[in-house]
Amino acid sequence: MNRTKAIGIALTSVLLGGGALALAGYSLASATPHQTAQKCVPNPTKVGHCTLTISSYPDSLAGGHGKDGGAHPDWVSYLNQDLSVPANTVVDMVVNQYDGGEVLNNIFFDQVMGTIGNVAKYDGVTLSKVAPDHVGHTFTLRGYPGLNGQSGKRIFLNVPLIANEGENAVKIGSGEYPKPVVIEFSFKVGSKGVYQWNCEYPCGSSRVGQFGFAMASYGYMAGTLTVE
Ligand SMILES: [Cu+2]
Repeated sequence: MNRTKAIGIALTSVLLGGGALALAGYSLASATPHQTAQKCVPNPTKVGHCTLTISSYPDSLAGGHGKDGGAHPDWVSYLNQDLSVPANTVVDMVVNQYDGGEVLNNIFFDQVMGTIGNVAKYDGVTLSKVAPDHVGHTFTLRGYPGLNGQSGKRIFLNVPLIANEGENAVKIGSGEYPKPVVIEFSFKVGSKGVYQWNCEYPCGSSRVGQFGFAMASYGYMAGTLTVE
């Protein structure tokens, strides 16, 4: 091998290696939260409570992912990927559920778990469990906190979102949706910690068991909840 060829091969290897690293870095960066955190709003009339409102959609057209739904307009989406709540508060959460749905893979997730009273209100009706063949998404929050020396408590929370079967009635962003099913529940958080949330209804399209794409992406069917 002559010297020029050897240098050529060495340079190509370095460039290829750098490219692979850059690609890996990009995949990691796009897999972690990058939106501005949505903060829980302190409730002026209820000391120690804050309110967090999120929504689940059948696509990404409602906003939050860029113009006309961004890179994946047809992906189901919560839109919000990074939620932030103050330490030692009761989080009163409201989920506006605009999407339809069908059967859970795992009926464990048809139960309301980890909320105050282990119940949630569905359009005003209090339930501890929903029909497992009538679920649109779930809001499932869990984790061992303790990142970077923080010391929150363990959290496990699961709230199934009932499938919305209404006709389209409202326009949000460039999407059209039925009136939402409104789901309300409360849970307590302790001191600082970072938790993960995701959806456990197989809504991701393609890949094995419908758990790919939107299901595996922050900002669509997964995100974090930071207690700070
Ligand atoms: Cu989902």
